[in-house]
Amino acid sequence: MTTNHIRTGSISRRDALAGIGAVGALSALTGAESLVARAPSLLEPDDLGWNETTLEYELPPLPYAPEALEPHLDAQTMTIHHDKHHAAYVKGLNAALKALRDIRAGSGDAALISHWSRQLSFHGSGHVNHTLFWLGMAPAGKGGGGIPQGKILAQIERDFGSFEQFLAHFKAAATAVEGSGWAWLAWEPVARQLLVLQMENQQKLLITGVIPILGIDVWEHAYYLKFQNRRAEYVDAFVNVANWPWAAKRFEALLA
Ligand code: MN3
Repeated sequence: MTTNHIRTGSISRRDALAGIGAVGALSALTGAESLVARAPSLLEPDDLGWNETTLEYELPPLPYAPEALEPHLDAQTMTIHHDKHHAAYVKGLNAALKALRDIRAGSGDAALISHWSRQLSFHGSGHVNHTLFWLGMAPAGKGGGGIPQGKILAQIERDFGSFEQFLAHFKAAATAVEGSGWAWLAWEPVARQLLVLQMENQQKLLITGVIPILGIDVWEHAYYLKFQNRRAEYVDAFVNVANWPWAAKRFEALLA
């Protein structure tokens, strides 16, 4: 990871990496470039701040200014969410990776392998989720909001009946997540259908192999400063900045 977080990867590289979402991204946790290539991701190493020299992740900057999503999402929440909360997942992920390396090397406490495995899943998923979350939003009217176009719209209409029916399902699922979690529009690549999934914490309730496309963080830290307990209003605000052009590109790469 460099000081600049610039998504200038060539189209061919992005295409080559296209395929798996969070599951594939987590395969990069081994640090083996060959595994990254075999389990491709729509995220590039720089998107996750992967530093193959230090074998650590570094927090990438927000892909836009913290106030870019106002008035729908406020700058203070965006700043704290990214600089404090997302940063903590990156730190926890690196700590888990180091602890597991130490256990393999014989210098760590092997009795804690379940603890560190849970930490790896929680913080690793937290890092991937937040990375997808920032990229999945854009300023309203400049990519954010509106209705998706193209193949993703056709698939949504096939799998949910209409965009309106999808949106009602997605918003209800997001609003109803029990405690802290996420809601995702996700791709099930075997039956080749879109699903709406709830996720508890950072990783629970996923289906193995299913690829998250576009999701909303419904942890209270994502909305409490501006919306307090009114999660449904926050979900509405998210819809106004949902980056459908990005989601459409992500979906089309999955079909390739
Ligand atoms: Mn969060």
